[in-house]
Amino acid sequence: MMNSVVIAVDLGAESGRVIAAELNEQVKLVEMGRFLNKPRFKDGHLRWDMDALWAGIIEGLSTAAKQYGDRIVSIACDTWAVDYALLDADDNVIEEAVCYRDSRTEGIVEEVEAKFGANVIWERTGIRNLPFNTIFQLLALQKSDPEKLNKADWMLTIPDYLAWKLSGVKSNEWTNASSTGIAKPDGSAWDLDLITKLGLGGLAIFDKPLTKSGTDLACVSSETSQLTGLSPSVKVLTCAAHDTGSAVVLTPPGEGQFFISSGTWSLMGMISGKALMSQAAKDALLSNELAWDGRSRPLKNIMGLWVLQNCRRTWNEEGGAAWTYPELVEFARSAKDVNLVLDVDDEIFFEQHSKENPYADRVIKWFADRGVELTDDEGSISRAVMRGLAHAYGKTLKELEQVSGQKAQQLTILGGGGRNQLLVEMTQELCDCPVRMGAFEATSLGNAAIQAYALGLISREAIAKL
Ligand code: ADP
Ligand code: LRH
Repeated sequence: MMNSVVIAVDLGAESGRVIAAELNEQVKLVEMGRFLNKPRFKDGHLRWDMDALWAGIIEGLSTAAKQYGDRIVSIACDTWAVDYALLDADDNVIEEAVCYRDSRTEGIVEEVEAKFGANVIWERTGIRNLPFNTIFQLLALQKSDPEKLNKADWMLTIPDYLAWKLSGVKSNEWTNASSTGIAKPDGSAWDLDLITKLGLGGLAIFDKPLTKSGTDLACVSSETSQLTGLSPSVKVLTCAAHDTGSAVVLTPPGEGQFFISSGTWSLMGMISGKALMSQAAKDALLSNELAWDGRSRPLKNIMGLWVLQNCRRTWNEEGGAAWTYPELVEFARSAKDVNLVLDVDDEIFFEQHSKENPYADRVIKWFADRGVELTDDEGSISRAVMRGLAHAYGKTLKELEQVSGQKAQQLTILGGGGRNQLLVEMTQELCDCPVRMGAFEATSLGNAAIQAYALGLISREAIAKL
């Protein structure tokens, strides 16, 4: 593997990055570009700014091409899950991708549950009814604009869409397909019986196969090569297109190994030979997503650092401050209110920040509604959010232990949230098991590891040691 370079394109809900992975004795990550990801309201919906994201990716790839030239062998894309672009039969994008935090899915879960029972999706897929999951977005679209669905030939989730833009080849990668709520749990195909039952039968978008992680799609298109300066022989592969799926590749193997993929969301779970399908697993709100290698990835979505991101926006955009995350962590260390615990999973913290309903005010109101006065300063608010996260981790770890029958041996923290040392300390305190720090750029590293494995440049054993 000496000297080869693979490129990870990794988009999170807060920021995107293009990262070069130099494959030598060790895998070394070098950042080629980073850009903010800012969805905005357009044509009545909250939408991702796909043109801005694409521009950031092209710039990052161009930097990589200049720096590494012919050493670059491949690229793969991962992003947040559940969102998609629809293409018609002539490859036109039917509408700009809607963000999963848009309100269009309001009430859809309740409708599905009333009509088919609360377990209809869980029983077949092991996926929890999260209102933003693709299935509920598609059902919302069917209600508001069925023509868009009828004329769609492909539904490309966001990383599939980017891979298509880079290579010209369309695919539905299986880890991301598993998060839609309508794929078979082993990733072998869309679950057409379930899809038909839910009222989406006969759509062309589901007569497509699913593609494994680590598949060689094609070389970059001539247009991509021209735009970036990349050699036309650079391959576009699939990694685990679901960012969480790529990040948790770095969970150590063995019994009792749990992870938190800590970024905009906190995904807490484990890699398991079998899906966790008991009533207790359902009650614990687990989702059995698919791991890159076909195993199961039971985990729970916890609201994550999203709440802190949005409080920061309140202070910086509305209040005129310019606090960095390390500053907020320092304020939290010396906060006036030390022991308050926010329920970060309360639904009032799902929708993004707005001028009319700023996040810091939401946090203060959440406590006031419970008769508690929270000091209105950055430190106290940040600390209550972090303690809320750590409490959610402690509770979820117990549930995971109980449902899986495995005692936690170690908890690995993966992703940008690991940079928050105070949160790590609180997690250690509340999880009562050894905490190990994984890579801050775990998603890019996992993305790159899958590429290197697919190309025969790294072994499974070596991945386990990354
Ligand atoms: P995503 O890919 O989901 O957008 P990341 O893995 O990039 O998320 O993690 C971003 C989060 O990590 C930020 O919202 C912030 O809370 C936290 N973070 C990043 N850098 C720091 C830092 N230097 N100190 C403390 N927290 C940080
Ligand atoms: C994290 C993530 C998570 C999904 C959510 C939509 O980025 O992919 O795993 O549940 O975004």
